[in-house]
Amino acid sequence: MIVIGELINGMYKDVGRAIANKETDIIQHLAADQVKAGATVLDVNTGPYSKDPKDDMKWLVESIQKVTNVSLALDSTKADVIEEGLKLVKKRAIINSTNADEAKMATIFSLARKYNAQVIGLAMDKSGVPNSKDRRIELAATIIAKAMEYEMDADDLFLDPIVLPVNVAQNQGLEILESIREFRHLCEPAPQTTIGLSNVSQGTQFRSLINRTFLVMAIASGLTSAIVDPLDKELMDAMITAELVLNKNIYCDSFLDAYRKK
Ligand code: THG
Repeated sequence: MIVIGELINGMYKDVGRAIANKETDIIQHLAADQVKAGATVLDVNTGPYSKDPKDDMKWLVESIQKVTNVSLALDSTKADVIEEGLKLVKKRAIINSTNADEAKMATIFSLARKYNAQVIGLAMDKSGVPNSKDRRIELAATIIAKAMEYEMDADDLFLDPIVLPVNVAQNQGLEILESIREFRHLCEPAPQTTIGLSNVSQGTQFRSLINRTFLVMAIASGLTSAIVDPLDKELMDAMITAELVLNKNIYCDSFLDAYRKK
């Protein structure tokens, strides 16, 4: 599993404040802690309240890269904010994200080609997030076709079915899990898949329990990466154990420690 740490996101009130006040040490601790906990990529999102998202993205990328050398997932709906990050990254980045709209895909896949980045493709378009797995698959296929036009390798594309909160969209869980399974069969080599896991538990009680239960089910459906809170130790233990049971790691009595040492 590619573990994308979600915590550097201005959506979190304290992180939003740290961004507004340019508190470098808070961001750098969040970066270092997530990597120590097993994140191999860090999501970077200036958040909804940023007054100057381009400048904030630049500052975030520079601050993070002073303390870690992992890849960054540049998370913004604005292509110029993403490009600000792409100009600075030392490792190959993931663009988070495009959707299936023609104009958006053209902009994002051009950027991906220019900067040799990987891309997350959201299975949604102008009319929003679909309700059915069939429509999600159609939109995913549209994104794959466009990625091919831009000569991207399929395995540099991460398809995201878009996870919705279980308290308001309870019938979507199964549609999402089935989408993950089917996305993998859309082309050869198979595209990667990802989800914003914490979306599933927004506004609920027992967030951690809901997150880890859904993550295990998604891994069993073939998920290859996820945007998660890596500081949730029980979540990470469940992920490692799911991969063990699926024969992706070799069993030993200390398999949790063995995974973490790797
Ligand atoms: N797909 C892709 N990228 C994404 C998402 C996705 N990026 C953003 C998001 N979804 C994934 N990251 C988060 C980060 C935080 C939360 C959920 C998803 C979260 N935040 C608390 C909340 O809203 O309750 C904030 C609480 C606070 O203020 O402290 O749950 O789906 N490609």
